[in-house]
Amino acid sequence: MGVVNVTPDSFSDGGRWFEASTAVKHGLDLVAEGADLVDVGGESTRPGAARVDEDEELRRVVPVVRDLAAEGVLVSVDTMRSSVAARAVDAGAVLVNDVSGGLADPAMVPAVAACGVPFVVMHWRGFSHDMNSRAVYGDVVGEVVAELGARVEAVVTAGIPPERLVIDPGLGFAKRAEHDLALVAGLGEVCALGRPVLVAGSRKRFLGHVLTDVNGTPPPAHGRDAATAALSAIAAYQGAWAVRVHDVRATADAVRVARAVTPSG
Ligand code: PMM
Repeated sequence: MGVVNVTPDSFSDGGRWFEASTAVKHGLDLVAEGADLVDVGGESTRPGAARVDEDEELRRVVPVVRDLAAEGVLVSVDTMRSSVAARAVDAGAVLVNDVSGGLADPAMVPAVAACGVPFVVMHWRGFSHDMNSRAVYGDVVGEVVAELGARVEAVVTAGIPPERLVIDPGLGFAKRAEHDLALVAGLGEVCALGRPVLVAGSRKRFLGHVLTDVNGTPPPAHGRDAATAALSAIAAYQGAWAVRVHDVRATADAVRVARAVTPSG
């Protein structure tokens, strides 16, 4: 899954694809580099980010989804708003990726149930503006698995069939670097929930933390793509269904290597 952030302020690529035509071109480039899906989002969720208003999110997302879908690209829409999800599906999106797992907007789960598309349920403890204060765990893998499992049950009860759900441990969301790394190591336990697993660690802070130089300075976000490819291989090897990344080429190769060495059965 390649990322197209149609935002002025995403932490790793903010502003680069803010014009619709540039965003569409970027999505097509990601497909040419090996992406099977392109995730289009119009709201930054970086730690501390304020929310974008609904009209602006629609203005950013819908034309890009429409133009990419018209080119035959499989598009997912990254949104916490039911209105944006519904309009994006009308414009051709085939999957709704909600980092709040339907918690931010009570109309989201019924809207996705009505649209009939798959839904990504991510582990989420609250909006970005203060999520770092919620990064408190005793056993991070156990707690994330339990909270995700409960969320899946709630979403199924609210009308989306289990076979249409994808789950995501939510790397970087209400998590510190050590939590993210423990979740990557424990990905098998997330996979054991029995739904396809999406892993989205591309360029995130925990990779910067791993790569700090002798002065303790992390590389900038765009200097974390080799680390992202390594993460993609680890996730694929452990059974992830998809990895969401900004730099597709390196990850596509990494995933192919992981597949080639994954024991069959
Ligand atoms: N992270 C970001 C945005 N969307 N979607 C899912 N399912 N999982 C994530 O972890 C996730 C996401 C934030 O990253 P970005 O600013 O690099 O897009």
